[in-house]
Formats: sequence, structure tokens, C-alpha cells
Amino acid sequence: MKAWFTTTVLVAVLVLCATDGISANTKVRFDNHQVVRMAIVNDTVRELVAAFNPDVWSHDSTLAIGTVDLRLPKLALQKLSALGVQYEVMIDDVQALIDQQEQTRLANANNGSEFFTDYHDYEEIVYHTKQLVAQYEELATFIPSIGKSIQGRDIIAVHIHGGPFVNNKGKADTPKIWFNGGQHAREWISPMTVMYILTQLLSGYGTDERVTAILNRAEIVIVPVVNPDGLDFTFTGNRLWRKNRRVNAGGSYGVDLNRNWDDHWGGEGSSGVPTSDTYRGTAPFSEPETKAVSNFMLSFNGGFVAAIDFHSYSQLILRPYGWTRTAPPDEAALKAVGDEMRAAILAVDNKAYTNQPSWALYFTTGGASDWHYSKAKVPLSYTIELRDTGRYGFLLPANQIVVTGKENFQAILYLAEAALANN
Ligand code: 0X9
Ligand code: ZN
Repeated sequence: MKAWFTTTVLVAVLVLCATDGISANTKVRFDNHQVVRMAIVNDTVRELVAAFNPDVWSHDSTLAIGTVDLRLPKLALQKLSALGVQYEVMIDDVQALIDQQEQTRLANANNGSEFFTDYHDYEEIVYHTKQLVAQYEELATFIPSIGKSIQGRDIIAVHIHGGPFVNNKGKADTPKIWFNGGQHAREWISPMTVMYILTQLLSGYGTDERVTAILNRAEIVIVPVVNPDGLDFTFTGNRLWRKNRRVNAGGSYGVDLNRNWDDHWGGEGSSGVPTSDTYRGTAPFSEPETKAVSNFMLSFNGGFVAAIDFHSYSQLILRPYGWTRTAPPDEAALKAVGDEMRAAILAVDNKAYTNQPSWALYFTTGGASDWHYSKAKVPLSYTIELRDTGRYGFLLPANQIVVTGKENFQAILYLAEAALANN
């Protein structure tokens, strides 16, 4: 009986694992991997490097000529070095850093530390958001599901509809502001920054003059985690996972959600190859996550005056377009507000974020911010790439969560005020 039971359980576990692309309790390890900053000086170097199939951290769909951050095994790097390829080591031991951060996180979880002391997984974020919003019933609504991810997780949202004295609630022409995080799974600072902004907005109403003035005029809509499956997977399977968890034709996993939006979908700056980290999917909005989030935004019947899609890393304030070098009709305002957000961020902890058009980073098509701007008609639409500039990259230490939150909270206050000034 016991043997039968054990065997059955074992088989069941193995079957489950086979569908996940990775075995249970086994996390992908990055022993002897480094992150380096490399000069791709010409096509020869590009091809040499591409042959090792690196994980590109400074994200382009192709290995462009210029400077790129890459994760590769030491052995590959030594071979490239012998061939004359030059690089600077940014992270000497990727696995050691992951291990150290995981241990800190477990310790913080066990000693019941405050939410922003460390990073949180999808379930912890859902639980915390629900508890938080429950304290501000008059001001905000917790929406338990705007749709489900491909693995069936609920995508949550918060609708801050203004204080009890606001009389314009729910009207299509009420100015609205949008913030989302977590399209890309490994960019852990993104959902945390959105959560920080949410917390400051809720707790600031009635106590902070600027917050009160903003929430007396505008509604704020927040989706902290667009890609719950991906985020979960970075805690359970692969810390450096980027895409969602769609099983693609051919058996590989994941669509890059920030290439799946219905705006110039399929063009340069996305990949048609399912194994690629910038795989665009089979059609615009083929993914339940982008479909749910875009439909949710459209369900407000317009009125969004500003939007930010938070990512990491590189400290950039990106404005449309990603798909063409042509400046959008609102270029002057987008640039001016971007400059002010940069200044607001700089004033907090002296961190310089670069304000630039999105295409100047690299081309992207099917990105959320271009869709926000062109299809949802949000005139002040940005992608912000949070900290840092590459010392830790996606593995930004948790002790930078609060300060990243603070500097970006100053940016969104300015953004909201600027957006409302025209309305
Ligand atoms: O490549 C991306 O999706 C973003 N960078 S990341 O390193 N977080 O992956 C940049 C997207 C910018 N594109 C638009 N704003 N259109
Ligand atoms: Zn990203």
C-alpha cells in the first residue's frame, strides 16, 4: 500500500513537472554565471556573442551594435575574451547574489518585517493589497480580478475613486491616471514601486496637501502585477524569467507581454521566434494578461490623462513612440513633463534618470506605452525603467525598494499635477 502510494505520488509529481518545463523543488541555477557589460563593436563580435545565446539584460530583441549587459557562463566569457571581445564584469557571481537575496527575504518574512523591507511574491502582494485597501474603503475599491492569467491566476486592480467629497466619481470625463507594474517577471522592483505609490496615495489623502488635491480631482487606476504567472515563476522556478508562462507551439514557454499589445504588433523590435525573450505571441492580444488589462483600461470609457508602465532597469523615462522615430503629436508636453519628473526624482536621492524617446533606447513594437498613447488616447504616456544602472540590474537589493518608491512617488505627483492642469 505504502509503496503503491509513494509510486503514485511520484508519478503524479513527475507528470505535473513535465508540464511546467522544470521539475518541482528544482530551481534553475546560475552557478558560474556572470553579468557583464560588453561592447558589441561590429557584426563579427555580435555573431561570436550570439552563438553563446546570452541572456540580454539591457533589453533589445537583437544584439545591437553598442554596449549591452549580458548574462553568460564564465567559460563562455573566457572564450570570448580569448577572441578579443572586451567586457566589464557587473555581477561576479549571479547565483551567490540570488542565494543571498533569497536568504534575506526568508529572514524578513520570518521576523514579520514591514512590507517594503523586502520583495514579495504574487500571493503576498494580493493579500497585502486587499488588506491595505480595506483600510480606505471610502477612497478606493479592491478589484479581485480583472481577468485571469494563462495559468488561471487573478489579475488584481485598485480603483482609487477619490474622497467622499468627490462628486465626479465614475464619469467618463473624470480625469484618470493609470499605473501598472510587473509586465516583466524578473523586474521585481516594478510591482513594489507601484505598491509604494498606492500606499502613499491612500495614506496621503486628507494628510498630504498635494495628494488630497489630486484625489479630489482625479481617479487613479492601478494594476500592480500584470504578469502573475511570470512573477510567481521567478520565486519558484527561475529568478530571471521575463515573459508570461504560455506554452508555445514547439513546447517553449512564454510570450513577452510588452510585445503583445495591439499597436504596430509584429514589427521591428519584437521576435516571431517562440524561444526568444521578446517573442510577440501569435497575434495582438493573444495573451489573456494583455487582453484583460487593456479591456479593463477601455472599460472606463476614456478620460485617462496620464499613464506609466513601470519596468527595470536603467533609470529611464521613456515616451512614445517605441515603434518609430517620428515624434508624436504631444512630444513637447511629453518631453517637458519628463524633464520635471527627472528633476523630482533627482531631488530625492540624487539618482539621475534619463528622459528620452523610447525608440532611442531601441525599437519596440506591440508595447504597452505605445498602445496607451495611440489606442487608449492617453496623452502623457510613459514607460519608466527603475533602478539601477546595472550594478545589480534585476537583482536590485531590497534596501533600495523604499528609496526607489520615494523618488518615483515624487515623479507621479508632478505627473498628476501636470496632467490635471490641462483638464
Ligand atoms: O523592452 C522592453 O519591453 C522595455 N525594457 S525592459 O528592459 N524592461 O524589458 C522597454 C520598453 C519601452 N518601449 C516602449 N515604451 N514602447
Ligand atoms: Zn521590462
